Amino acid sequence: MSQPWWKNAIGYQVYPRSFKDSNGDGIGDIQGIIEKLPYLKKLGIDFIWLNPIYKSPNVDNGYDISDYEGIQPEFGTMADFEELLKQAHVNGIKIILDLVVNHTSDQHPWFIESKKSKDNPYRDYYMWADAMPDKMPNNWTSFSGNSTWTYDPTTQQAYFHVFAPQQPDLNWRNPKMREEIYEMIRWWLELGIDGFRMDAISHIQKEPWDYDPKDDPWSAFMNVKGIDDYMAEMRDIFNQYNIMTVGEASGVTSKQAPNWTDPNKKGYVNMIFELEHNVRKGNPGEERIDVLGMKKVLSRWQKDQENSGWNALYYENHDNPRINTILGNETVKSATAIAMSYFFLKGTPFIYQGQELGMTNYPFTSIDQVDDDESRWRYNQLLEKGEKPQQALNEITHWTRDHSRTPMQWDSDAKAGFTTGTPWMEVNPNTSTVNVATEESDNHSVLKFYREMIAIRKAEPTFIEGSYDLILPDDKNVFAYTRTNKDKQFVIITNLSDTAQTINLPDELVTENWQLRLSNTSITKLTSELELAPFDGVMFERSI
Ligand code: TEU
Ligand code: CA
Repeated sequence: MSQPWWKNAIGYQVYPRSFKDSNGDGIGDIQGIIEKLPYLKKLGIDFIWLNPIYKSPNVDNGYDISDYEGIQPEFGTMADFEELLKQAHVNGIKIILDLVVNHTSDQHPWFIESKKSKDNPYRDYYMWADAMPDKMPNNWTSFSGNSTWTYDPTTQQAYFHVFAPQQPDLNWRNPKMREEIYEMIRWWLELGIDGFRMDAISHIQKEPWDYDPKDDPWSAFMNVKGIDDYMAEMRDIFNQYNIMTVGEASGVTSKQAPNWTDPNKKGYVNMIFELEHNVRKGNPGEERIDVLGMKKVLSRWQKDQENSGWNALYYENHDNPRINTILGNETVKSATAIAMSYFFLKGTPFIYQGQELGMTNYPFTSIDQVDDDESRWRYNQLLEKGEKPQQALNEITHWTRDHSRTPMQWDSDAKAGFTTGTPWMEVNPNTSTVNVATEESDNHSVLKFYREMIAIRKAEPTFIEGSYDLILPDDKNVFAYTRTNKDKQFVIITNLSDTAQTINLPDELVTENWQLRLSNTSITKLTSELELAPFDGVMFERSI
């Protein structure tokens, strides 16, 4: 049976604001992306996931949409977008857009109407309940830690939001509202886009207002009963097109996932982003990824969707710090070992812009360099608690999502070749060495390694079809696994630590016929006892 196109595809996430500025205003834009399509084509990726490009007051960098069918003027025009779509397709690259339908901006015309009066036709597009300035309809807390409710004096009711107050949640119980959203979805699909990444989609249904979240503050809006009806309605639209969909679906467990992603079951979407594998250890301000914890989560998702459903694979995105800092030691060696550790799992791999260069966290020295609202809010909270500014800064910047939002590093210039103007966010000073131009001329660069990984993945059906098995399951530093097809087997071994490790391979893997396929180190032979230097990564293959 032939596989759907997205099973053998590599995704690349573009954060438009920080990718490439074409007109010198310091803000990345659509023309900038068009300019860099040849770079992406050469990298070998198959589709781009674009973070929101819609009209937005920008309280949450585009995740607060005021016009679903309009382009943010800073990014360009609809004509620019259509040109991007066309040029991308000419280059064999598909485009998937962010679909943000859990909430809109409070500046969306629907919400402006909704706020006006209790009997406004748009009132029930959102969720309102009786309240008093100091008494909210219930005690639920939002993802930012504040109440999920904001009081509005005009009608003496409060409206509901799981994110910022400027991001009121849509009322999915209202069929009229849903129909308008579906119309918008069809509009984009008719325009010829290739799919959607569905933002915060597991939150669209809420428990009744008298539900008590007890110890789990977010359980009131995480994959709540009734969501299936809405997902099924969207699926029926998606199924009319040859597109791919990936749901950001925290709260959907690995056991429930096949139901969401297997077309023979409910099959709402093609794959989901789980948010569980970012297992952290360490004190606030010093957290690292816990390799053992991460391995266990990833392996569970691999196994639970092995024969039913499909995984989306990622380490970085626009909400997380750079993996080469929080798991690696900011070297070429660590960036490449880390890359190998997830790239050959079963699923569709996503690369976040700059990850393919080994980009690192930004060395924040002042709160003025921090853009993210949530981080600034937490900073002030820490100061109120009596922490010293430097300590508070460390705590909030160590894991802030701002690290991933500094400009893409195209060359060694102080502005990284990102802009000729003043970049909206500071450029990481290590652009002097970590950048596309430099890595292009270095055969041992992270960039070259990613290109090689992509080529290998695409040449080997085993990475689509083969089973996954974790080896050395209890090793705290080494992430190693096999991928096995009917006639071929691969073993991937990565030391995700900055100390040397000695491992003993399981007997069934100790054979003579292994061939080295990919490596960032000097190891050439697979022996039963293997010495791994810090951040060594190797992949061997054999016929079986
Ligand atoms: O993030 C949403 C997100 O991470 C939550 O849905 C998550 O489920 C929750 O924090 C529990 O872990 C998306 C975007 O990626 C992010 O950039 C936006 O700020 C957010 O939605 C709001 O649209
Ligand atoms: Ca610009």
